[in-house]
Amino acid sequence: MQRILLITLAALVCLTCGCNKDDEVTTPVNPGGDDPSGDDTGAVQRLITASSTASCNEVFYFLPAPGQFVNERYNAATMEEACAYAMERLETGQYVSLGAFGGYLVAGFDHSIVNTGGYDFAVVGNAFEGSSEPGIVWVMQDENRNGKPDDTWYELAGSETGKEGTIQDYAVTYYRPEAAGQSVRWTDNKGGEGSVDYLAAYHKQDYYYPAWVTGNSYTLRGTRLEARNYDQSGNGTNWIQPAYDWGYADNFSAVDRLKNDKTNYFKISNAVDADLKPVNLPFIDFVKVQTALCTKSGWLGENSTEVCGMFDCNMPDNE
Ligand SMILES: [Ca+2]
Ligand SMILES: [Ca+2]
Ligand SMILES: [Ca+2]
Repeated sequence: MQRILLITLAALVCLTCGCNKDDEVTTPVNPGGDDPSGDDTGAVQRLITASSTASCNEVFYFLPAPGQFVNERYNAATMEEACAYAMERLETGQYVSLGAFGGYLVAGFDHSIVNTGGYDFAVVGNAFEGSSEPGIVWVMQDENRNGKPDDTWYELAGSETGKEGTIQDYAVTYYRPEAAGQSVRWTDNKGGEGSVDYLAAYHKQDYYYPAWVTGNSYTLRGTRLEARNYDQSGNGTNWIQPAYDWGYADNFSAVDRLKNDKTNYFKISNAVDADLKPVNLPFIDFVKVQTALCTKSGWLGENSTEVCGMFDCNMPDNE
């Protein structure tokens, strides 16, 4: 009798789980093997092997917004060349500047990064006190198992998520300058407009508009944080770019710079969907970092996130 009751209870619990499943975004974990469910959907965790490296090993997309470091000391005529440049820079710990709002870089790893519930991976930037240029971090699973980041992006929530002043689905369109040495004009999807200024004294390359963008305009979308930058001097000489609490790359955070250096640490367990509802991702395969501010600081120019590296922080050589 007791046994029958238990079985009935178990069946009930299962049914309840089944009902709730529709409201959740879950992905089956099938380490290294075929999907036992027999269907072809869902990512498969790629395990760490003896030859795995902690650092990202491929840049799939590098599409900066216009900026003073874009096309500077590198020539990329195609996305492929731009990615090769970015990968070489990350391998040697040098900055890749994502330009103004919305500029991004997408990288992958030779294994899936596991969601431990704690800090799972890290992004190296170049922030220091008074110079934070937050980048939103997004994660993706290779749901269709083709090795490419063509699946669903999930934003990692940070301290500003859901706050007034944070805009989801902000979009900025940048327009190709008509001649060398000109600022880059932009408009946004909120009726705003402005420019990424040409800084003739400091960055003298002909164009700040990426050479490998073929169109005469392009639009970048993402989450925008409210700008905090201000001129402390009152005469334009001392621009301060304050830190945000936590959850962003290239940010002088007191919370997630665990080793008090230029590296911010991230938790896959902070992933949210477009409605800001938590998403359970047991592991991820791709990371995107994207400039979160749409602002400029006088002679310092546009606020642009820099990425100098990314790594799985739970592998031995990075402990
Ligand atoms: Ca894919
Ligand atoms: Ca920058
Ligand atoms: Ca920076």
